[in-house]
Amino acid sequence: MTAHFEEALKQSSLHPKPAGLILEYGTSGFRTNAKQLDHIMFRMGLLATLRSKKTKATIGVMVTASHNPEEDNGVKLIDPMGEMVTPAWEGYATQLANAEQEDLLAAMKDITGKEAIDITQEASVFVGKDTRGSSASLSQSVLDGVNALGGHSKNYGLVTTPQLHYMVCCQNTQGKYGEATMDGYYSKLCTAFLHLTKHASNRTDDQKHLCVDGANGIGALKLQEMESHVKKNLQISIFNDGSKGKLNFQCGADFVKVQQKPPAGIEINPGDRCCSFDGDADRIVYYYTDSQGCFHLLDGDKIATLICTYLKELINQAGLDLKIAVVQTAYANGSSTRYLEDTMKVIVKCTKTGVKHLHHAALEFDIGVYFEANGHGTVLFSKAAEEMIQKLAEDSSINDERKKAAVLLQSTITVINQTVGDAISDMLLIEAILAIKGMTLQQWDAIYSDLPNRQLKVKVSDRRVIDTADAERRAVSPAGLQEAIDTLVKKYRQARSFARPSGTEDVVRVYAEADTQEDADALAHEVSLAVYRLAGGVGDEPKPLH
Ligand code: NG1
Ligand code: ZN
Repeated sequence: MTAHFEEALKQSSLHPKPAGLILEYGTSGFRTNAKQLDHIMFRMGLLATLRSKKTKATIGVMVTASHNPEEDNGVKLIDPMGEMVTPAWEGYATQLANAEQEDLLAAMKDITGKEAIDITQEASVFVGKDTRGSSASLSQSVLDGVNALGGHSKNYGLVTTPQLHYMVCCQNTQGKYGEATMDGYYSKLCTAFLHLTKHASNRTDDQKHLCVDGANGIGALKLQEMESHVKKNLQISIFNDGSKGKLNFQCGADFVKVQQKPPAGIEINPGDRCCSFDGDADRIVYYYTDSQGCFHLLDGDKIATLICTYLKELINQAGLDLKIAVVQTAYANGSSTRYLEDTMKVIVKCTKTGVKHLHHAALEFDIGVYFEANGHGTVLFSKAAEEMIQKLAEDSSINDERKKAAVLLQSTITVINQTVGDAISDMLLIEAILAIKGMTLQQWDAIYSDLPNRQLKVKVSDRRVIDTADAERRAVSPAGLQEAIDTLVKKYRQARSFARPSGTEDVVRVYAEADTQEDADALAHEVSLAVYRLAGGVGDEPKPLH
């Protein structure tokens, strides 16, 4: 076995680990300042190769730090069906990343032994990267790692995160999910989009135009590539295309969602339809300004509601008996949960933050719509549901209404990237739904009214002192924190608040909602103070927002 590892060890010294540096595979892989990541990349190349040998399938490695600032970078592993890597291997990733050079052989042997990996097995790894300055050399380090262990690699170069997930899934399903090429991706999604919008006869020209904030990232480049495929039915104006602005700086989906305001670099006229991608194009949020110049955000919760409404109508029209559910996190606006449960009568599940949790929960249903409030999400159809829809669409004995619904459902499945949240695919789906329903952003927005809310960050010396339960909605430790939050929440109407340690930043996140913005802001501030005092805050005490 050692012979196979010799080359890896030799090459590893060309990607030295800063002694003592400890990093953890977090909510979405490793993520930190790009300068600290070279050894991590090489070792993730090694680990992906081992994972490929274990699963006898192609594994993906994506180099990106999503919505983080330009100077950061990160890496995550993609499992054979295009899903996030399985939790046990997140542990191996941390183990391998933190081994000092002299312990690396032992770490590789340990993983190989525990997983009973046949080291002579062939391996295949797909690699992709975002547009950060550091991504080129870091993705080369991943490729070096794969080569060092004798794996085959395919370098996709610049791709969005969801595009790489898609490629991995296509490859491992022998093309059943689609063709593992960029052309294959565009052609699958765009053909479905054109088919869906063909049925939208009452759409005005105005509704065919969309402004997209590309966050100065990879999404902007990929939209440019795709534009000509959908031009007939959707004209896209791309802003923040990376030609001058800085990645994610005052723009992108995370900025718009957290700041609740339009991004820089885009001029919005009242009524314009706009959306923002994040830095690796796996998140999307929509927005518009009204005639008073007031900004309106349509976030992941609104997107989930729109998609769920549309799918439920189609399922009814098709006469299918399929169970549909929406999966959310604690950050979902309380109004959305109430609307989905009380008015739409759909099942709503709440999971911990992080798409792998939502994805997993959504798999339990015939149709699982999952979205984080920040705009990361997709729809999963069970194999049985897909087969039922397919059969119905091919059934010549049913009436026209059922047939049309079944055919629309089929194209809807095709336009969706079921491997992971995908801003491009979500955008095409949302555009198609709005077109089919002849709906404006204002009408979509009016489905329910968001409760005013606020998200804040608190710096503490060790955020792990906060332990949570009940899908992160309650703090189990430190002692007294939950009681303090409960007391504060009681002061306000329709209020809710929670605090949890971030999985991607060294902060505690505080969320609050209430029936007015002033109250949501006040509650968020008061809970931040409680966190600061009870969980070891550092620096200045949080200041009130007003
Ligand atoms: P953390 O930092 O754990 O809150 C953030 C997002 C997640 C998810 C991950 C991965 C919020 C409140 N949190 O996680 O939803 O998207 O980043 O990118 O938006
Ligand atoms: Zn992202």
